[in-house]
Amino acid sequence: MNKRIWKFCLMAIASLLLCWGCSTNNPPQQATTNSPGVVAPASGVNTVQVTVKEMAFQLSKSNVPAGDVEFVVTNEGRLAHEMELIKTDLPIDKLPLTNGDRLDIDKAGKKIAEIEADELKSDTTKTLKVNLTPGKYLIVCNIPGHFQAGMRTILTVT
Ligand SMILES: [Cu+2]
Repeated sequence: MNKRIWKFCLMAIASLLLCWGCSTNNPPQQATTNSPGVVAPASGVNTVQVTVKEMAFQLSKSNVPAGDVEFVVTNEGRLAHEMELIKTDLPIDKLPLTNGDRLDIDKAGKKIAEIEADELKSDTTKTLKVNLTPGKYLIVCNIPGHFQAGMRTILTVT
């Protein structure tokens, strides 16, 4: 009987310790993801963290106010990728393609800036600063096939 109670107590203590482990581990991670957003307004520049993977772009935010925007672009993929920034009025599923398996940038809208693939190899971070007016901006990788594979997203500037 005593042994059973001991076992129960030990298990209860163990699960309590596990819970404490969870709750003490989580807050620092949230703090690091929040900190760029906290720092940005003071300097007047809005920072958008862009994570590049096979085959996607992940933005830390999908809306920014007009003005100076700083893209901090990290390629977490294994391949080199590029990032084209294009102002467009077209919906993402109506974008024109070329015969060469790429987005037809000239027909899609107006190219604003780019980071080329040789500057954005695997495990590289590159910063791009631009001044953006209100509108819809397409972020794509235009290496043949990558746009169709999912490397496209929209940033809205208001
Ligand atoms: Cu790519």
